Amino acid sequence: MIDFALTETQELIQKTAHEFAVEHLAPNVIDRDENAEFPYKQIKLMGELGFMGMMVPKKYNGAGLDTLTYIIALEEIAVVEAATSTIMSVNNSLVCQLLVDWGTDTQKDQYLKMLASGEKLGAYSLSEPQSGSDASNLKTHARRENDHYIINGTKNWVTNGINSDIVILFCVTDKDLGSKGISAFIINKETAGLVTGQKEDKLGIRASDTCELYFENCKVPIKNRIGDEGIGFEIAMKTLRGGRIGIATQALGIARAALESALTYAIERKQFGKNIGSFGAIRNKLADIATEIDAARLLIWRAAKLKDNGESFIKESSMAKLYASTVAMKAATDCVQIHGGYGYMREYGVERLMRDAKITQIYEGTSEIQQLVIGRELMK
Ligand code: COS
Repeated sequence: MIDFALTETQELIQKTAHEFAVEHLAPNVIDRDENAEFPYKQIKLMGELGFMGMMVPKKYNGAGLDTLTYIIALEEIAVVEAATSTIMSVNNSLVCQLLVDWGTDTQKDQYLKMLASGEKLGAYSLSEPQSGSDASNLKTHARRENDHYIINGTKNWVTNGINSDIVILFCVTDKDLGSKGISAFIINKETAGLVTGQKEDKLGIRASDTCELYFENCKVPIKNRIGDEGIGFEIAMKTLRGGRIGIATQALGIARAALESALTYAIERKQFGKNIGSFGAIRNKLADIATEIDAARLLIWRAAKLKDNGESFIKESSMAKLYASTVAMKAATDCVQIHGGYGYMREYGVERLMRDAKITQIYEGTSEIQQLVIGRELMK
């Protein structure tokens, strides 16, 4: 099913993403993490390189590439700075892909073009204080009045919530219909009545911003609704399937960073007169991490390939995310362990991997939700 050889285009994109990450992300990654500083300049450059709308057709200012090529680039970004890969993943997998799949031509002309070119940044807003894993239990409500909706409610954990220009919002249009009473909207961040909350102080991926959004009688034209009333939950779920391939790739990048760092240290560090990598206790850990990284990549590439072929990939994207995020957490924890006392110190930058890895087991569906999705698919 998968040709393991990369095409010339994929090799070039991989190299470009790697060089960009080394030159523009690596130098200040520890400072950005410490100060929770958004990578403005870098995201702008990524837009110019075509990295913010990789799967968007060229006529809408995207790179017109497939999912596999996109995740090859995303992995290179994630190895160096997971927080930046979050921003890239949300814009590509959740926002742009959603508009490609569900937007009207007018919506694509008006919003997708700017998002794909990197001129504007997007956010995806589903979760609410009482609605995380139970994603259809929304309270934020859109009431129709003539040619517009009036939206009220609170959304939380919105990645890119502060720095985005456009938000894809999911809210209730008919509370009696449950998951069939949810609709999706394109919201301009400057709309009156939309108030952006404080930046959350997070454990990891600190350079990406996360916040609450408050909708207070926010007036949104009907033409900003995506698809028909009531299909919002289907749009949210179908889009998250693709998003999970992106988060799995982010986890893969973190695991690779952990292996690269642990390997370098295991070769350099001497104890009892030998480099520590020559001891079985350390070498076996490295062998396990390397094996698990390759296995995670195979699961991710399978999901991406199925998506590109237009086949079902619900189970496979959940498997990829479940496994890759577990691998990332384990690899990062082992990397700190291999570095010993130095690993616990901020200046070595490996404790960041542990903090960054954790979120990959939580957002875009917790590991427990991935198990639920996989289990349900198996039972079908
Ligand atoms: N793809 C397409 N449509 C889906 C879907 C999927 N993966 N999962 C559900 N749906 C649709 C179906 O159309 C279903 O309608 P039918 O009754 O006609 O089958 C409808 O949604 C309701 O589905 P379901 O009854 O399965 O909903 P649940 O409330 O049981 O929730 C889970 C399903 C738990 C899988 C879902 O809520 C989920 O993914 N939660 C995690 C949310 C998440 O990832 N949040 C992160 C936000 S971004 S940080």
